[in-house]
Amino acid sequence: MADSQLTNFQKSKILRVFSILYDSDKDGFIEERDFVMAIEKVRQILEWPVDCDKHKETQEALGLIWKGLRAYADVNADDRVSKEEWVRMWEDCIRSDTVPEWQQKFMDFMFNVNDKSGDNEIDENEYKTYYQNYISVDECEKAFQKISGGKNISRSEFGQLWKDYFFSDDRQAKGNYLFGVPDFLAA
Ligand SMILES: [Ca+2]
Ligand SMILES: [Ca+2]
Ligand SMILES: [Ca+2]
Repeated sequence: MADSQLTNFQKSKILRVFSILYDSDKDGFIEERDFVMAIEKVRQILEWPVDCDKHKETQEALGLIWKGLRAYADVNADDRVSKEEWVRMWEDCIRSDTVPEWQQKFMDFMFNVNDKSGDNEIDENEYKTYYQNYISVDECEKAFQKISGGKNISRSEFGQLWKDYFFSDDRQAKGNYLFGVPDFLAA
């Protein structure tokens, strides 16, 4: 990664999400079984019965997302995405300023599972319900204040925060806190 086009700040954000959200079993690679684990985790967080419609929709959506990610990023075709492949893919996206279709789907999926009540807004409780399974409650509260100023988050605001997180090199961007308070930003 010596000739990376990304700043260290961008790279740190991208690798943070790799570890926190995607690499469920924390073995340093994103693989199909990470998505299988993620589906089960979401099912438990949102208290869905096994094989209910939402559970099936999620299996289908995350299956497509994994296929899209693998097709885009798995350059050496070993059925897993390494950190190097992950960073290279994001360099591509950032350079061309495009969000790949699978990533758009993942963003919609994340909004939908964050918005447990289904009213098209994420409130603080919903944010905490979801993210306390990935980060501490204290960190959830700090992060929600940063990204929302205490107000509910609409789908379009969420899209902007998402874009800031993955694309922006601005340390002041609110979106930097979308998935918690990164160590490299904590005061
Ligand atoms: Ca893994
Ligand atoms: Ca690979
Ligand atoms: Ca809601």
